[in-house]
Amino acid sequence: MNVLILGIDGYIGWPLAMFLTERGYRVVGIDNYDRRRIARETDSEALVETPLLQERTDKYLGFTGFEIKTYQEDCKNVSALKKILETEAIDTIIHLAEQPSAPYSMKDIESGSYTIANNVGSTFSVIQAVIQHNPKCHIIKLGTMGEYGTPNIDIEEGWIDVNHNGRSDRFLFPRQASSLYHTTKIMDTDLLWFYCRSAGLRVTDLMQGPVYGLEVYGAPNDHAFLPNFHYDDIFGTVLNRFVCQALTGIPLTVYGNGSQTRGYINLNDALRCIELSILNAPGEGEMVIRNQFTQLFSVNKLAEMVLSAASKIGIDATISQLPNPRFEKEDHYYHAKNDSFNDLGLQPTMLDQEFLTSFMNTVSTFSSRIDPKKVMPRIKW
Ligand code: USQ
Repeated sequence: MNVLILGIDGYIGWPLAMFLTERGYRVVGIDNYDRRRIARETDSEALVETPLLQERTDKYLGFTGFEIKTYQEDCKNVSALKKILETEAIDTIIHLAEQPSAPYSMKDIESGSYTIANNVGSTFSVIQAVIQHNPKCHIIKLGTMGEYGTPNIDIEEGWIDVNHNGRSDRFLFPRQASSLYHTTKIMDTDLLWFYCRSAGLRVTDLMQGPVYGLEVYGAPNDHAFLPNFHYDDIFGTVLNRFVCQALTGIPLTVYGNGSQTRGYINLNDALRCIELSILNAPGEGEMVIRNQFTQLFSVNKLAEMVLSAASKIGIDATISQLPNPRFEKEDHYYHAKNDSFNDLGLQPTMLDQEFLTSFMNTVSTFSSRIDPKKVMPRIKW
């Protein structure tokens, strides 16, 4: 199977490329390095500097014998994208080429406008290129659990049956995000669903929770192959940040009262979920939505677990409750379903003390690179 990863330079994109090539897929990737540019411009560089794609893929070929072909291109360029789809005879597109940071999307008008144009524009471009190339090509699109927000009802996997005045129908589950970034993902979902109905596209939309982890299981042991792991306030997800904070003696930055609950997932499980999505493609005109997380935690619970893992490796970490820089509910009901991937055979990696201790040990190799200036929240909304 010929798979095209859009956003192959990202935290998920590069590990996914290694994971899929090792499992026998032919992988091609596209990236325009926007995430690296934004990281430089906002002083939010990743923990470990990684080579540019050509150097990385050359090195990977040397280590493993697997070739990963990459293009430096902007996915919003429909004709360039269509040409790549044709040249590489692509059957499955994994669309990760979006600006992934909620704080960055809320920084100012320029960053908000960029986020809308980039995220919705790249999804529109993928749709148009697929319609022209081959409407049967499966689009796997990375959405977010944040599309649903924190409703006071159970969160289904994408759809809800509504009974109204004696009649019933099935609709997209109500969505109400708490940042512009998350809102662009809602817009993507609406666009994709429109083109499933009108052009018969085959789409899987993955509602992913915050991802954590640095180690990619099975990857060659060389820094060049590490994911771009962030601990800054802009690109860093909460658990990755807490681990780095504990290792450098910075009190863990719990936002608000810390009751906010989300569905979390290990990086390696996220890769497996994407492969399960490839293997279980929807039919023509169908949009399958899967909730991609494995465990629910409040921010307070994560902080407590990091404190306890830190103490096991001799670190006396502390917590600091900061005024919440975000517009989000802190005390809320949260019950989200995630049966879909379990039913397909996902065997989740549990976030427990054993995992956390080993995670902290792995990250501690790079402790000297953690810059405390990148940790405190710089963007408020
Ligand atoms: N949080 C803290 N302290 C911190 C950082 C975050 O308490 O230092 C809290 C936030 O207020 C939030 C929760 O932790 O309640 C999760 O925050 P996050 O920064 O880990 O995740 P978020 O900004 O929502 O975005 C991340 C990814 C995004 C993905 C999303 C999934 O950056 O690309 O879509 O996780 S979800 O959160 O389910 O929408």
